[in-house]
Amino acid sequence: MKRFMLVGAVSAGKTSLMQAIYDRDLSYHKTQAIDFKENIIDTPGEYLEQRFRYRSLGITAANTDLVVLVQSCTDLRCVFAPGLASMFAKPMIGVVTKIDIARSQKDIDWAVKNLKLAGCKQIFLVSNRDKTGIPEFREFIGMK
Ligand SMILES: Nc1nc2c(ncn2[C@@H]2O[C@H](COP(=O)(O)OP(=O)(O)OP(=O)(O)O)[C@@H](O)[C@H]2O)c(=O)[nH]1
Ligand SMILES: [Mg+2]
Repeated sequence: MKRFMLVGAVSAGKTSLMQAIYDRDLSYHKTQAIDFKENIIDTPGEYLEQRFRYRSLGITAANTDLVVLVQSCTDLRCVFAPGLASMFAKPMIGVVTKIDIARSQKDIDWAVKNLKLAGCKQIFLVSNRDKTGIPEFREFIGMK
């Protein structure tokens, strides 16, 4: 299984994505600090939203195979700075979350475009709630 770090805005669905791939029921708790669980590193959204914390993300990424940018299709803010890919110096893929509650296809398309602009080559569309797209993501990361 690939070792990866989840990065995205507050409430993007990073912790929920981790719960979904482990086939657990969603249970909300705010991520307060960088959290290492087996091969997955979950990060608090503030580490992306507050630019002075970028260094911590960059250092943590050094220990991963992959950086997974997480973007909710219900949050139309641009939180990924151009050049993020060069800071991580790791392959980057994207995950669009909350497609079960997307207001329109346009919002999903916007989220995909945002992730591509940030440097993601491959993008998965998922619902952590009804598990749409989760089997494909699990297969990609090599999870049995
Ligand atoms: N409907 C729906 N809700 C989701 C989905 N993913 C996450 N949520 C909800 O969105 C809220 C925030 O999810 P989290 O996974 O805690 O978000 P996070 O990115 O870990 O946020 P921080 O830890 O604050 O950085 C929770 O109430 C989740 O239940 C999804 O795919 N669909
Ligand atoms: Mg979290």
